[in-house]
Amino acid sequence: MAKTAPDVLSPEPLPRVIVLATGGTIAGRADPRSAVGYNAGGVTGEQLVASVPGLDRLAALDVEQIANVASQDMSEAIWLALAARIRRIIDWDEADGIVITHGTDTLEETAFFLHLTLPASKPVALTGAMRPSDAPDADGPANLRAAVQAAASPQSQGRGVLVVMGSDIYDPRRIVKTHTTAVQAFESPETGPVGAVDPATIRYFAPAPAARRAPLAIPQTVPLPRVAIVYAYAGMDAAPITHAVQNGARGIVLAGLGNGNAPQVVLTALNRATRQGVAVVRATRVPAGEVNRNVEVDDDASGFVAAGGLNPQKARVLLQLLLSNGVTAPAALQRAFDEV
Ligand code: DAS
Repeated sequence: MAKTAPDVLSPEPLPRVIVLATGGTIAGRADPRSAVGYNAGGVTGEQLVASVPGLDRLAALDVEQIANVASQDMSEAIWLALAARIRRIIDWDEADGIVITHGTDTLEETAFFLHLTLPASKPVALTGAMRPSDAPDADGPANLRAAVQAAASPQSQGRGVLVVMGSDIYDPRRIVKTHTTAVQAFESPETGPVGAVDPATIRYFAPAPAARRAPLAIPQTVPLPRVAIVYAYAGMDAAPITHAVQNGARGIVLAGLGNGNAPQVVLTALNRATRQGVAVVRATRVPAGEVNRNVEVDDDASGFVAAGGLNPQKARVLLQLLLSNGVTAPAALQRAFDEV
């Protein structure tokens, strides 16, 4: 049977992808302050998309500028704007996938916030870069292309929020920035990436996770409940706990030693804080492994929550959202941490 000419009159429509730009090094521009100086957030999302040859052959693209900040200046207000805009894109079926360009410093927190507040129906691929847009070794264009490829792929449907860096696809619950300057700056300790972006295909290493519980409601106003992170160290006293409570913290996340441990004087202060109505979550400063309940600390007696596999910065995001959704009892908080 002779091959018929491709149906040029009605070619398959391209997948629709909306790119939401927020700034970061991917949008960075060199600064003369030093040979390596640069300012994040100097290039628009439109300029980023235009700088990647062939992107318009992967998807029908629209670009929206949500912010243009270095992500060390990422804010709760921008989180709410992103979540609300993506929720509308999903509810109104405005696109098949979404890409967010973002700084790398807080990328894992934004990705996790969106993972918690959005349904998983459409892929939301976050990406960034470790070199500014005008660097000779700029990694942004390749990362942006990979993110569009992932967001446009039918295989990504139902996988919700993803992080795409290099040719790796990560789960937002597990990804963490592990290097200050290397181009390969992200890892998921113990679990590794969940998929890969090849030049012409997307591969996932396991089926999409089972449908999660309903997303947490997107808070309508900022600031979100104040949750402090207290970093533990040898010989510390209870002052950081006392100061957090005095500053109005409604939650405290301990970036603890080992399995979420801390000196007894600190545990006593945390106990006192729970009795004052402050939610306490034990996480760890250790980069891999889980924090378990009732090992060296009597969580049941203290009303503490064990963070499981969440690092301190992600445990803080989850606790903020739970508190803003009215979840305050230790048992209910623990269930939510166990289900994430
Ligand atoms: N300062 C970093 C940020 O904006 C730069 C980067 O994106 O790596 O997160």
